[in-house]
Amino acid sequence: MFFIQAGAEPPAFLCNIMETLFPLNHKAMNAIKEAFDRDGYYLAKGIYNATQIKALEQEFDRIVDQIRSAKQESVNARWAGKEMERLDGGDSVIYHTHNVQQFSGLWLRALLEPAFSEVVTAIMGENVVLHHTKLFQKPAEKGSPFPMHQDWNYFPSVKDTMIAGIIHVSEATDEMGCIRVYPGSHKLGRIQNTDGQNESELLAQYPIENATVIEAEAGDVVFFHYFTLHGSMPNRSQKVRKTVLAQLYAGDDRIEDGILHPDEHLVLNGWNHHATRNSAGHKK
Ligand SMILES: O=C(O)CCC(=O)C(=O)O
Repeated sequence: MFFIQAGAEPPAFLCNIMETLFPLNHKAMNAIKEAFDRDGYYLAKGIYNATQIKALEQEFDRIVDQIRSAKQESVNARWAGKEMERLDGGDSVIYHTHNVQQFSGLWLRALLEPAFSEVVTAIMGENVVLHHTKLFQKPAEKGSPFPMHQDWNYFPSVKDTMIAGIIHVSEATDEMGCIRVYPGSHKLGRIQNTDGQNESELLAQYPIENATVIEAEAGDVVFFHYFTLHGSMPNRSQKVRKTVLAQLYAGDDRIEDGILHPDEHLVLNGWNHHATRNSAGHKK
C-alpha cells in the first residue's frame, strides 16, 4: 500500500501517471472554464490526432456520398433571408445532415473521445447530453455563409446550458469561411428575433465583417455558448471546408416544451436527471 501524507506533494511518478490518465489537470480545466465564461467561446487545439481525423474524414465523405445519392432528399441547407443575399449573391451550397452518429459508429465514438469529453466537462460540468450533431460541408468557391445569429432560437433549453462544439474535419481558414464570433456577446442573454434568417435591429449592430475570425486546423474543436453571436462567411477558396457540430446541454437541463428540433437525448457523460420512461421511448 502507498500513502501520501496530507499536505505533501505527490511524488513525480504519480503525477506522471495521473497526467497520462487525466491529461487536463484541475488548473487547466479551470482556465478553460474561465476563458469560456469570459468570452463565450473556446478554441480547443488538437483534440483529435491526424490518424483519427483521417478515419473520421473517410466516414464524413461516405455520409456525404450517401445523402447526396438519396435523390428524393434536399441536402443543400442554405439559409434564407436578405443577409444571405448580401453575403452570397443569392447562390451558394452547403451539404448538411443531422446526426452523423446515426450513420457511423466511428463518429459516435468520436463524441466519447476523452480529450473532447474533458474540455466539454470543464466547460459545462460532468453531466453532458447530446442534443444533436450536424454535418456541414462547404464546397470550394461556392460554400454557403451563415449570417450572424444566436442558436437558442432553434432549441431553447430551460436553463440555457446549451453549447456547440465544432469538430474540424478539415482546416477552416478565413477564406474557407471559418466560424466568426463576437467575444463576450453571450452575456447579452436571449435576444428575440436573432435566428439570422430574419431582419433584426440587434444583429444589424454586429456585422459579420467585424466579428472575430477563428481559424482552425483539422482536429481542433471550437466551443461556443448558444447565446454567443456567431456566423461564417462563404467559402471562396479552392478547398472544401468539412465540420461536424455537436450541440450539447447539461444533464440537469432540458429542452423547452413544444420544441420539435431533433433531440437525441444521448448521455455522453454522467447522468440525465430529466430522463423518464416516456422521454426514453420517444419517437424520433
Ligand atoms: O459552421 C458554420 O459555419 C456555422 C454553423 C452555425 O452557425 C450553426 O449551425 O449555428
